[in-house]
Amino acid sequence: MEQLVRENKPLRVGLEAVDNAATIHQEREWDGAELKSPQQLVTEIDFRIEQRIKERLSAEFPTHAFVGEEEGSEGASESVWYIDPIDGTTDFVYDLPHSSISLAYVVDGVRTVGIVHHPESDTTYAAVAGEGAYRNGDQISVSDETDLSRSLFGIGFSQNDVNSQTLRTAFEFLIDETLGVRRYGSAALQLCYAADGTFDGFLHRNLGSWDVAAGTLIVEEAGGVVTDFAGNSTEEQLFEGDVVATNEQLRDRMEFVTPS
Ligand code: 2AM
Ligand code: CA
Repeated sequence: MEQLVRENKPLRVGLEAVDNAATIHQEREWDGAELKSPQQLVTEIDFRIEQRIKERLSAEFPTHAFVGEEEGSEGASESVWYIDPIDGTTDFVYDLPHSSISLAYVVDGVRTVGIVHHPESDTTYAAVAGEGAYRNGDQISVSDETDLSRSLFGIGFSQNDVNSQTLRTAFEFLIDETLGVRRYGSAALQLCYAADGTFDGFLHRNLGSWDVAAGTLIVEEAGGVVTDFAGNSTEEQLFEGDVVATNEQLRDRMEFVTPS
């Protein structure tokens, strides 16, 4: 990966920006969490990380645009950075060691670079379109498990999604057919667990574009497949935030994925 970092400026600067902003996450100096919408927390750390990343990126790429979870869209360009300053804010607030910083570089609507950093374990996942996926610099690949009954899946849902029949059908299928199902707080990090074979797959509905832009590229570059719950895998569709990520063999076993 060293050569890739040398030759790819968005990757290099993106990694530096995330690394620098991660110190804010690690210091954990914040004064209470607020509800930004029902059942959704935000802290000043979310804002400070987003701002720090934007400062670093705009110094190197003054014309680029941003889509950040907390501060919204800024600028107009075909080159856009998607930022989730803390993915898994609830876990962060409750001292559960499962949140991440997610950053993706998207050119003309196509995911080009994806970076997900897990501060609690100092682990960085990164991918460049066409160049593979890496964890702390070492190339990673999705699980080669083909037996559904031996597979472990991650799942996620936001509180406002629990009545979704699509989600319930998928959850029931995984409960019945797999070895087990786990749920952690950061969708981006759980996508990385699907990318490096820790999980055999992961699914979530209704995420934000900033939650999925980096992690889905990391899964695909690790040899996995990502679709929505109707089996679509176009760039536009993935930005809608419905994701089923797994390897090709298990993907064929996901009976709940049906054309709408
Ligand atoms: P967040 O921590 O950045 O808000 C948890 O299953 C995942 O869902 C996290 O990635 C979390 O991102 C996201 N999430 C939580 N509430 C959400 C909401 N109301 N809409 C979309 N995504 C949400
Ligand atoms: Ca967030």
